[in-house]
Amino acid sequence: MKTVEIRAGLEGEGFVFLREWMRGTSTEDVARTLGEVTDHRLFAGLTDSAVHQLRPKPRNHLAPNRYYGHFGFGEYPPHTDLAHWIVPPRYLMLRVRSGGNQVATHIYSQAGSLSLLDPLLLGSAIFASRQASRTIVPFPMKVCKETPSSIRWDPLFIQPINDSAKACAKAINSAEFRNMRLELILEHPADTLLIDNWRTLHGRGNVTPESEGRCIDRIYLDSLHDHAG
Ligand SMILES: O=C(O)CCC(=O)C(=O)O
Ligand SMILES: [Fe+2]
Repeated sequence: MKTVEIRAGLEGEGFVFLREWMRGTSTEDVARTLGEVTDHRLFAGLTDSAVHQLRPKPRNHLAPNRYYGHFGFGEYPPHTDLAHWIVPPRYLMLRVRSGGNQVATHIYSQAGSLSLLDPLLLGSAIFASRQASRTIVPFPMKVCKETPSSIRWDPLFIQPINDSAKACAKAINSAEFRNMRLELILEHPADTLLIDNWRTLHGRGNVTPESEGRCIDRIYLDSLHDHAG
């Protein structure tokens, strides 16, 4: 698939799923053919590489601020990656190293679950980081004024500050919202899922004991190249 077609998919549905795509090319090289990779130094010592390997891990109270620490092998709820950043990375790419047919990746798209959110509430919803700090730094739920229907959400790292934000949180936590999600299976090596981190939310289903060897590469992109590659 060409970069222009990928861009069209991301601008439309907010995600593109490419099965066994560019096999034999590293995740970082695949990402660099598509766009500008987010500078890994922004992860402040958490990682020294642009590619993170996601492996299921048991719940761990010593890592309450990490998704695996909090949710373990259980379901990861809908979220924006790095929702507490002033500007979260625009895109993320998930690419299979070792897959399986048991674990679903969830997409909450504009046409699906997110259509349940009232645009007026979304436009006035204010959140703040949950990190213990004396100064509250509020930010809008809309990531970017110029990007229609951009949204950030995360149940662990940010907290609703006003009534609009609380109403949005309630809608996102509803069964109806969950029931409208899409379930994709990252099954085979090089299966690649590109996600617009500003216009969709994503999550992950339960990890079964047979799937504990699952390993997914993740890399963030700030923008897509303009040229039609
Ligand atoms: O493993 C997946 O399919 C997605 C994981 C995820 O969303 C995360 O670790 O932030
Ligand atoms: Fe995520």
